[in-house]
Amino acid sequence: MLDDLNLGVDWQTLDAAHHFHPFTDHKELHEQGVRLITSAEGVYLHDSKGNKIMDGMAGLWCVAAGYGRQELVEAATRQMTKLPYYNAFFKTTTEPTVLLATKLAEIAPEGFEHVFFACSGSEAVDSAIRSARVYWKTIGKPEKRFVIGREYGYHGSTILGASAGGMKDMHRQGGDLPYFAQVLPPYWYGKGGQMSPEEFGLYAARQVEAKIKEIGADKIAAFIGEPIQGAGGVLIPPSTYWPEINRICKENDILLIADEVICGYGRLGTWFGSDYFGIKPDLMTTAKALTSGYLPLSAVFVHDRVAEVLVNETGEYYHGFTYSGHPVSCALALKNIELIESEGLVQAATQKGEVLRAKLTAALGDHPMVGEIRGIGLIGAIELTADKRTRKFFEKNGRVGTICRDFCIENGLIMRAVRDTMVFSPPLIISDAEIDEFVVLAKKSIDQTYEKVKDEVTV
Ligand code: PXG
Repeated sequence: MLDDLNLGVDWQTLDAAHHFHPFTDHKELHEQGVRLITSAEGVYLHDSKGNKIMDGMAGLWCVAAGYGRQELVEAATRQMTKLPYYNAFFKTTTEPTVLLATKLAEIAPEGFEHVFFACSGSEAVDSAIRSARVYWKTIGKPEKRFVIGREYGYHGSTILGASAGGMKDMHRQGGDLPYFAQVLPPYWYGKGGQMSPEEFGLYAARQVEAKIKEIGADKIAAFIGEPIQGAGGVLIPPSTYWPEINRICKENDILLIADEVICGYGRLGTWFGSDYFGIKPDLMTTAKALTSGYLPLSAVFVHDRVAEVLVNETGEYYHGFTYSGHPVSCALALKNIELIESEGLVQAATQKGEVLRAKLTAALGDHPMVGEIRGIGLIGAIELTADKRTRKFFEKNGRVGTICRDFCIENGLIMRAVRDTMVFSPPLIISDAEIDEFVVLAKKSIDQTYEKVKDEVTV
């Protein structure tokens, strides 16, 4: 056992010396010391200092079925013993890969009979965008290459994913590729001004139309959008947004890619975010909750209208990864989908989400620093504001969110801060008692934050 072999290891020093972390200011990390997570069960994490922490984020939005599920461990172990690896190149396949593709086609929205596998959300996004371009090239429109996304959109951290996304710091730091553009996100709370949410939803969608006119529809391959922008701050579009995007993509002959990496597999109380919003995608990218995060796996759903071209006309499609359709990941994913189904976790997300929001609203709705509590299913956000009447943000965006996040961790709750927006997406197995605990800890942390910054809040 790792525990037995490594007692007495100085984890902080070794980590600082050798481990380069994702999305981390290393100088700051080394000053503070890294937190070592050692085990987990249900919705709780344990760290090396003996703290028990409620994981209000389900890892990074992924641990839908909760930690410590022996069924998943056993499914992976069985497959590991029988066939730990083989690839899907050279006219071969493996049993779990076929079964998972079949199962995914069954739960997908109508018209998605084909699934391509990769390892991460970033690879899925890369695959979807390549597929869109190959589709247009195959049908004689190679100049359709541009991809339109949104500001605050997150589509991964490869150079393509970062280029498709609208995280300006990523573009500034690592550069971005040509043929990508971003438009206004449907973030009513932050960008809606005096418009009603419904008016703003249409307005934001029509920014996509304006960008299409500017670039020229004959040069655009696809629009890419998350049904709800997760990493951007759980930005929930007004009801008017997605129907208008459907219309715009259809009228301009542009493929619609729904990036379901966070929304997929039940989080919104539907199998996919596209089901919830009535989005009509041509491609859907998924990952995260597909395996509840236990192993890396992503799946790109290809609609029949695109698949027919790629299957019948493209010839060899020069694309794929060593681990595409990895049998162990697929065996685990199959069991994970079975658990989500048999335990009714998709329906639970709707019901628990309603309870969670009602309790948060009762506890924090009147709080002078809480501008909005929003959510669908078990994904949500709490806007911290300097003036709730005017939806004014604090000076130096992100400072108050960070204070609140640190109080949360001190109090035993993981809740992330995106700018000054507190975001949450607990495991779908969260119980009623755990929801009560979540609300108590969130309120305590927000109250402590308020004590620190209340001079800046207009009441
Ligand atoms: N698309 C979306 C919508 C995502 O949320 C990716 C693609 C990329 O997936 P991979 O597996 O390549 O990371 C994501 C990932 C955060 C956070 O802090 C969000 C993600 C990843 C890491 C951190 O909110 N989303």
